[in-house]
Amino acid sequence: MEWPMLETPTGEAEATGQAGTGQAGFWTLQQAQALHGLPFNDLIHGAHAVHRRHFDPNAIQLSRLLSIKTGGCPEDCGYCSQSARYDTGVKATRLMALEEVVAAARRAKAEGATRFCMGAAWRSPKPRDLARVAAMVEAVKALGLETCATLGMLTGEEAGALRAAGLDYYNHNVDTSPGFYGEIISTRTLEDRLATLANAREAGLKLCCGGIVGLGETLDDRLAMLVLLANLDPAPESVPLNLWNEVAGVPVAARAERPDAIAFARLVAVARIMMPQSVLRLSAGRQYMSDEAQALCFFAGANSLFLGETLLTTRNASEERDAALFARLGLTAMPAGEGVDADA
Ligand code: SAM
Ligand code: DTB
Ligand code: SF4
Repeated sequence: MEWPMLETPTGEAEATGQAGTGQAGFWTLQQAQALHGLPFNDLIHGAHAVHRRHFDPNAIQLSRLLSIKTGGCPEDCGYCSQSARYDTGVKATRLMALEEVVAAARRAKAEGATRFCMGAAWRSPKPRDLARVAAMVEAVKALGLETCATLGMLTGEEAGALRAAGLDYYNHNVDTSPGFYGEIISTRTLEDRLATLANAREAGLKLCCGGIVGLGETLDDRLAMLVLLANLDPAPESVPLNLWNEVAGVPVAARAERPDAIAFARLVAVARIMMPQSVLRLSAGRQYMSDEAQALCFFAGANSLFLGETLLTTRNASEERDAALFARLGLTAMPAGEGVDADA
């Protein structure tokens, strides 16, 4: 059998090494299924070949998260510890003070992060809060860090104000497939999310947009989510692939099922082939993965992660473990600003 069986949607032989236009194309679920169904070695080899053409295969982008406003969220996302609708034990806080955020960003920089992501448990920011977050963005940017925020839905004006303050990335996930979405969230639609993503793009922000696996969705849902992401035009610069981080008391807890390491590496590989120029982040759920499982995902094309023992409210892999893993694999930190195709 020849690798690859598929051409990219633009008709370019991206995966064969002959081309790599980087243009977003139109991927179909059938194409994603065909890629996913390849023998494991063919799939991983193909994905790694694509990866090497666009990125330094040994460099990993390092981000640090901070929950600047935790819990008490009015939305009903069925996986989330921060929704006020579920009894998860997470205490709601007010928006953090500027100085505390800057101190955390300084620590993140000292620990090796190049991007600092500020997350707030909001449906969307109120004008007063937006002004305060804009000041945080400005101060974090002044430390020489890339900036990212995830604050819920944004209008075009709000996105523009954040961009003007120095925001580089906006994180807003599609979360799951169009078909499964309604089983997980009812208080905002997928169309709402796409509108926010369009507003962020329009304002000149880079997109960090991905989703979660392990919510009880099918394999086709996982692939349909990747198709949705790959068909954003252009594809998001950063794509977080979250494994659902267990939270007691939320609706998803009753049906969640994490993919095993091989199944997850296959998804990473499909994502790498369909989004050759996007930085793929092993996001939530890394603490469940062995070193070997993470190594396989890096080989399949994952090249970004969150450092630090907590994400927003849940646990992450420990910094000691990550340092040891980097040493074992000879991985280095991706320099800031290199998150886009090195060949472009
Ligand atoms: N409230 C804002 C929003 O949802 O737009 C921003 C913060 S929200 C926590 C950011 C993303 O984190 C969600 O869209 C979801 O994809 C991810 N997330 C939340 N809880 C998670 C969990 N328990 N496991 C994995 N990912 C999770
Ligand atoms: C994303 O896709 N993953 C990060 C970031 N965007 C904000 C969040 C993961 C959150 C995990 C749940 C928690 O810690 O509360
Ligand atoms: Fe609120 Fe975001 Fe959690 Fe949904 S994912 S409940 S919007 S904090």
